[in-house]
Order: sequence, then structure tokens, then C-alpha cells
Amino acid sequence: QTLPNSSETVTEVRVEDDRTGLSVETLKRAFADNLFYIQGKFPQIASKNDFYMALAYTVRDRLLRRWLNTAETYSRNASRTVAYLSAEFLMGPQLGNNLINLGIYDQVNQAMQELGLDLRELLEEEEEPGLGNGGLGRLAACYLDSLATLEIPSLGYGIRYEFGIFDQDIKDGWQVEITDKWLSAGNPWELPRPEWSVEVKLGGHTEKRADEHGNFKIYWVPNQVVKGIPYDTPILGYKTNTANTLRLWKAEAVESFDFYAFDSGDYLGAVHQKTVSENISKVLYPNDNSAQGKELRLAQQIFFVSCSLKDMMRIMEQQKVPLEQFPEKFVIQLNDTHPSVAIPELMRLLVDEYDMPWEKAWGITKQSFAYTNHTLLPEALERWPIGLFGKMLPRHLEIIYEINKRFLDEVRMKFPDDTDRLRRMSLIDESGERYVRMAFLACVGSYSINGVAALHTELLKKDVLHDFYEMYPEKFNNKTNGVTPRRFMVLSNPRLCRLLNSKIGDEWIKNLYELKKLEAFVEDPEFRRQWREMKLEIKQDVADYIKKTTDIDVNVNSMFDIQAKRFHEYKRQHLNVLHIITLYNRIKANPDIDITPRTFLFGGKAAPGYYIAKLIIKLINSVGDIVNRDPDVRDRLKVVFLKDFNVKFAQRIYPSADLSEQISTAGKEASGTGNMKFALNGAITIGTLDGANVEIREEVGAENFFLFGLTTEEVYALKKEGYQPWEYYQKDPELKLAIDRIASGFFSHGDPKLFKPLVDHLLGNDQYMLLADYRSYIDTQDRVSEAYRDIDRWVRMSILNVARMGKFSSDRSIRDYCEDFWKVQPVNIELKEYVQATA
Ligand code: GL9
Repeated sequence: QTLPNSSETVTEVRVEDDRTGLSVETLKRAFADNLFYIQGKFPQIASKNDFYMALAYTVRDRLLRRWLNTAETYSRNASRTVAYLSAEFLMGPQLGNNLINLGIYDQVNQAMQELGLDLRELLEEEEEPGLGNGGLGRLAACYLDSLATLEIPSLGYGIRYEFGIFDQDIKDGWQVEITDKWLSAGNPWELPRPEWSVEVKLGGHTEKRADEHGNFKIYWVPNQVVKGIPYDTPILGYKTNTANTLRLWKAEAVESFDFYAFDSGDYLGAVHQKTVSENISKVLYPNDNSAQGKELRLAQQIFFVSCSLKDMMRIMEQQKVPLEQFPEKFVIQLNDTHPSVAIPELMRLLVDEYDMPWEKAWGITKQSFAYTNHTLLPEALERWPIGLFGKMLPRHLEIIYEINKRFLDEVRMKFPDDTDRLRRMSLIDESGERYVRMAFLACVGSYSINGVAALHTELLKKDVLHDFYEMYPEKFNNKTNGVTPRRFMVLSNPRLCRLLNSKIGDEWIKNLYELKKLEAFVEDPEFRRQWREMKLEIKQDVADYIKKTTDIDVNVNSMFDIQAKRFHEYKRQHLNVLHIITLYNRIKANPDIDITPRTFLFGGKAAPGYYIAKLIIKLINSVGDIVNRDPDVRDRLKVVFLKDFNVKFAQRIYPSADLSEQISTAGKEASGTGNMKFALNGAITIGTLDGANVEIREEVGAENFFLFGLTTEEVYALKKEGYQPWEYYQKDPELKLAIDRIASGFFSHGDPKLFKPLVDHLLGNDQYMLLADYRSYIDTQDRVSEAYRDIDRWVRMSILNVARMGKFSSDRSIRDYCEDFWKVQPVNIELKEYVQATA
């Protein structure tokens, strides 16, 4: 026998390799091997975590083969690559998703069973990397899944936070934050690549000096240097051989700096320097939709951005692509403004370090970046005080001034004699304390600017970025968000998938528009019965979980009415609470009233410094305490706060929803993606005309969506004419009673002070117009209750929702990005066979 590629092959003996084979037998053998040689344990003393690790390494081996084939192919072809820069990647657990994408979930399930283990228990063992706050970070993760599935060469670049988003506990109804030590049991999915470490400069000052040829140049003399070490995680596509890379940077001290201090006798100083450096990647800022303005946060931004740009340049050098071709080799997508300091950093690298003329460098820069805006909230738009910025990044500030000078010349040319416009558009806000406006910088330095839902993009053009739209209309475009059906259907909802597959096959997993085919079965009573039964089983699972974790009994025949998302006033969880209190008040006034039983489920974290958001969590728990115990309620209403909402938990909860609460003030939620995950799992939405709700309603049909509330225009108009929340309170007795009960201390053991700040917000200025939308919300909820009583009608609506959600796959979003402005092509990856020849 000889090697298979030889022409004189006599007999080919193929032995399934333990690191690549996918059969049950091979998987069992590989698992035992990893338990022994990686974990160093034999089964009798192995912990559940050891078993999890052994399985994770077994799966990782199978990823590595695809990963190396992919890397080799990209490198050989010097393929055009998407670099997705994001301060957050909310990846969620990796094991289950990799099993799905490898197509070996069932084999592994069987292998574990035969070894006397329970795969579901092992999946539960995984500590998820919670390196994001919410929608923005999770979107980045969905996009990586779709990029790999569509075989698009791509790299995700971000920060390897040692502590991700805090774990949430609830004590006496209040949120308590606990450090997220996700790395403490080890992370089997990452590979450190110390050989590709880079250094990043911070602080200090700039000097103008002659170089060795006598030419004057700007030199940046930093007062701190930190080292970035890349940690790589393979990102496998669904049933493809493509495995792309998520590259996260960890900050460490530069040895030479330690030695310097050490040599000078300052041992403690040297150790301190190490701590300061490592602090940069220590913890994720836990803010959602609000800018922090802290020095360390800016350090995090420049840190990962500079590491990533230098990494791209290293890759180009290795692939022998000249630097001038940067925009052909890479398109850099800026996930919000957090990485927008990449624009001056690329300019600095090209001009200062590669001696490129400014114009040429600016040409390259402008063609390389594309910017996604994710918010309309003014408090979330990043701006850095000039003092702070210049202290940390003196050279970048100079570069921004130069960009601004040239940009304002351009504005002056296009709009002569319009000084107010110049003031409005300047990259430097000079209205009071001076700030760098990061969103404006991103607009000037990018060739594309997109919003994340149709309405959001229109509002950007009309309002937040209006001047930039007039300046560069051709840059603006919309890319409606999407979510990956692999994680949020296949992995999280196996019951639904079995039912779907039995009717329409499994093509929908790669082409979500295939779900349309379900419409043919909506009139089939047997199918509707199966659908109903499926939902009931899922709800039973969640009910069991609630019983186990909170000791609350919930009725699975009640409507599961769920609001799960970050806590923020604009998302209006407290409007939902006003509805609960209203129903409760109706029962108190008439205990025999005929109402549709509901279970209200809440999940979500509040930023630790956001007092009102935390008070809303307390309010939910306080109302729950009363409602759940009041004998008059007779179990018709239940209120449950599910603590520590994260990706793992989200996967469990979305499938169980009957009703999805998407009730933000119109014009505030850029898109929302939870709205998509709920509807894809058969929940009906009650929602405002906000973000992607507008498009969901368009797709599923107005008759399958419960719409309420003011439109964006009406919100603006009402604000303009002078909104008086007090008038709504006075006019509507149900609203008045609901608020009075909160204000009087009914839900706070008679203490009227506890919720006073919240009540004052509502009756004072009610920025998010809860009182204006209350009546419409309550009346619509009454229609929801009515509809749920006709369970057959409800099931039809549920089926039609799923059938018509095809648009909201992140595959569609990514295809749109690719075709519209990334201009990047799929690259097919061939798996080289591993064949063992016997001698
Ligand atoms: C957000 C928007 O608020 C969401 O409406 C949107 O769906 C996502 C993704 O585009 O982006 N913007 C934002 O700052 N957050 C969002 O979720 N918050 C964070 O997660 C930090």
C-alpha cells in the first residue's frame, strides 16, 4: 500500500482518525482519550466539568481541521476579507452550536448516552462568554455565524475581557451584580497566539524632529506601552467547511517596561505597571445604550483597534499584498462608534510609521471603513472630552484636527456661507466643554453609513445625521438586522424544528424564506394540534424550571407573556407593569371577573449605575410578591422575574413565549433583535411602530400583530406641543388607580417613598410617554386576551408568524452587506482527506 495521492495506489486503507472522525464509535474513543490525556482524569473521579471539557476538546479537534484548511486557503488566495471590529461579541455557549454546525448533534448525543452521560447536562456545564451587553454584541455574534455559513472570509476583532457582563442576582427584589468569572474553569475554545502579539502606545506627547534624512517628522513619545496578545476562537459555519476566526485581544505588560523599572530598583513600580496594563482588558463596561466617558474605556478602544489594524498589516505582509491595496484586501466594519478611533489610528500608521503622504493615506482610509450606527438615543452617542482624549492619544487628536480642517473646507465648498452648518458638523463640539464627536468622525472616515432597520435609517437621515446625509447622501443605506436560525431555532427549539422538518424539510435552516412553505399547512387541523401540543411541552419545561429556581407554580395553559431585554426606560418595562397592576385592580374590584390567565415573565439586566432601571426591577418583584400571593387572584395572574438573563437562558425562554412584548417608545429602539427571536419561535408580538417591529408587522401581516401606541411623528408632535402626562393621569381612572397604588406604598409595605422617583418621572415629564400610550396599550392587551381565548385562531397566527419571518435571518443581512458595499465573494473550502496508509 502507498500514499493515496500516488498513482500506484494498491490498496487504500482508510482509518477514521480520532481527531477528525464523526462516527459514534470514533467520538466515544476520542472523548475517552481527551478525558485521560487533556483533563488527566479517569471516569470515576472526573467531575461534570471534566466531562464537558473532554467533549469540548473532542469537538474542537473537528473544528481545527476545518479551521486550518480555511486559513490555508485564504492565505494562499490572499482572499478579500471582512474585518468586523466590535467592542462586544456576545457569543453564548459554544459546544451546542458547534455540534449543530458540524452536523453531529445526534451522534454525540448517542455517544454520550452509550457512555452513561447526558449531553444536555454537559451543555449546561458551559460557562458562556458574556462579552457583550445586549443586542449590539449579540448581533456581532450572529453575523459571525452567518459569515461563516455563507463562506465569506472574515475576522471578528474585539477584546478578551477577563470579566464579561456581570451575573445578576436578585436580593429582596433588588438587582445585585456579581463578577462574571467566565474563564475560571478554563476556556477550551480559544487558542492563544503569543507569536502575533503587538504593542500599543498610550499617553505622553508628540515632538517634531528631523529624521535620519533631515526631513521633519512628528514623533509620538508615549508614557505607556501595553502588549496585546491575540486569542483565537474558530467560528464554524453551518454544514460548510468554512471556519473563520474570532480574534480577541488580551492586554499584558510589556516586559521591557518592567525591566526598566526593576533595574532602577523600583520593583513595586514595575509590578504596578503590570497591573495598570492588564487592567485594560479586565472588564466589560456594563452599559447598554449609554456612553461612559471614562479614560479606561477609551484605552480599551484604542487598544483593540490598534492591535487589530497592525494584525491586518501583518497578514498583508505575510500574503505579500502591498499596503496600497489595503482597501482591496480588507473592508473594516465599525460596529457602532466604539472602534471608530481606528480611523485616526490607520492614518497615523500610514503617515507616521509608513511615511505615506497624507492625501494618499486618507484615500486608503476613506475606502476601507464602513460604519454601522446602532442607536438614536442622544446619551448613547459617544463623545470624548478633548482634555481626556489628548492626554491619552495626543497624536490621534492632532490627526483628528487635521481631518476636521480638511473636512470643514469641503463643507464650506459645498455649502458656502453657512457658518451654522460648520458649527453643527465639526468633528469637535465647541458649544461648551470641547468634545470629539465620534459618530461624526465615523461618518467622515467611512464610505458607507448604515442604520439597522428601515425606520432607524430614515430617522438617521432625517434627524441625528441629517447634515451628513445632505453632505454625503450616497453613503447612507439600510441593513435591517437579523438573527441566526441555527442558534435561535435549531439549537434552542428542537421540538419546533422536528415539526418543521416533518412538513417542509430542513432547507429553511440555510434559506429561511423556505419557512413560507408552512403556510400550506395552516388549514390542516392535525398540524395545528401538533403545533399546540409542541408549545405546551415547551411551556411545561419552562414551568418546571421556574418551579425549580423560584418555587413559583405557573399554569402552562395561561398565556406566557414575556419581556426579556436590557432594562431601560425607553424599553418601558414599567408600561408592562402598569398593565399587570391594571388587571390586578380589575380583579380586586370584581374578584369573579372573567379574565384570560396570564403568566408575566421578565428577564434582563440593568446597568449598575442606572438607578431608575434598577428601581423598575424592584417594582416588578414587589408587584409579583403581592399578585402571586393574593388569594383573590386565584392563580389567574403570575409575575415572575427570571434572574440573570443571558444567551443560555434566552435560548430556553424564547421558544416558550405566547406573547412577545416589544413596547418601546416609537423612534427609540434602533431595531431590536429579541423581537425577531420571539416571532421566529411562534410568539405573537404586541408592539409599537418602532425599529424592526415595523418590518416584522409588514412581513407577518397586520392581522397577526398587535399594534398599539403613538407613531414616531406623533411622539415628536406631542413633545412639540407640550406633553402633559398629568392630563392623561387625570382623565383615565384605570391609569390613575394603577399609579396611585404604586405611589401610595401598596406594593412597598406601605412605604410611599420607595417608588416615588419612578412616579415622579412618570407624572413629571414622562420622557418616554408611557402615560400617552397607556390607554392604547391596555385596550390592545384586552384584544390580545380575547384572541388567546380562541386558541385555534391563536395557533394560526403563531404558525403564520413563523412562516413569514424568513427575512429576519442574519444570512439575509450579511448577504445584503456583501452585495451592497462589502463586495466580497464566498470562498469554497475543500476538506483535505486525512488518510492513513499502512506500511
Ligand atoms: C442596540 C439597539 O438598541 C438595538 O435596538 C439594536 O437591535 C442593537 C443591534 O443593532 O443595537 N444599540 C445599542 O447600543 N444596544 C443595542 O442593543 N445596546 C447594547 O447592546 C450595548
